[in-house]
Amino acid sequence: MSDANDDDLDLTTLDDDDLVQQMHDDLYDGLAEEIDEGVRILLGRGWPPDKVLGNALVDGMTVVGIDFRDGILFVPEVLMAANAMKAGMAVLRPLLAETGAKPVGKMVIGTVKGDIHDIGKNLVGMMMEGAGFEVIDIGINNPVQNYLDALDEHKPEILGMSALLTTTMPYMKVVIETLEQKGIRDDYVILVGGAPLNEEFGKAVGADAYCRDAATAVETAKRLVAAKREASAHQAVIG
Ligand code: B1M
Repeated sequence: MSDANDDDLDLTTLDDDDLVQQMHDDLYDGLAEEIDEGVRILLGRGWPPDKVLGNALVDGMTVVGIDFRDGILFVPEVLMAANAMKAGMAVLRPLLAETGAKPVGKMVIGTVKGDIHDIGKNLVGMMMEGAGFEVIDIGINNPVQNYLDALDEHKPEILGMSALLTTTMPYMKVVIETLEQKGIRDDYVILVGGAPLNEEFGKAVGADAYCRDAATAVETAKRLVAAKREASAHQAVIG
């Protein structure tokens, strides 16, 4: 996507639209330093962090996803794009987290066994932190025992699971069934997400909700945690 002249390009000379377009190209080309710089320039121009995330990074990554699907990009290139996206997210993370007030709840989140995709999960974690949740991220490729250990150690209200592959998403059911067998399923609000999932799948595996994106995850988490707290308070009064 880039040409040789891009090496000399001074990102600060571009207006907002051209800079965002250039950042899409730089993401595509896996240029982490340029993405870091572009993010800082947009922030310096007064862009709110969530707008930088959405317009410059997520939209750029969507193009990468389409070309990966269509066989135009291959795994090494997508890894470099993912790495560049992470460089941008590293700048935004503390800023997104800052917008939250006091902790409104706690979430353990991880990508399921066999799956190493973590960009979406990281975004969800960042947005949840931004909304005031404490987030414990247990990373990628998690067998059921990792979830159990993290739930036991951190005692969150919410368990979040991510899967990006049709071959790994059924593992969410394994985790939920294990919680059921141990009699602790109802101790948690369980949210699931990832590109190949849908509402129906969320219901089929026994989750409380499927979240199509990070913003939905935040809204759903707030709503379901509030409902759960209300139900517990009501139970305490009557019982
Ligand atoms: Co992979 N990959 N990949 N990949 N990869 C997909 C998922 C794929 C759809 C590409 C394609 O063919 N079109 C395809 C899956 C096909 C299928 O299963 N039907 C695929 C494949 C096949 C593979 C490999 C098998 C390729 C290979 O090796 N031949 C391999 C598998 C490795 C493994 O996991 N075992 C593989 C590897 C990789 C990379 C390592 C190169 C890299 C991952 C790098 C990383 O994550 N650190 C990668 C990437 C980057 C992608 C695409 C291009 C982009 C995914 C992404 O980051 N999207 C992806 C194509 C695509 O999805 N368009 C693809 C951006 C992200 C912001 O969106 O993750 O959907 P997403 O997250 C969203 C929502 O889904 C939701 O909120 C997020 C933010 O809005 N959400 C949640 C996600 N998790 C949530 C959890 C929640 C709530 C909401 O909990 C509460």
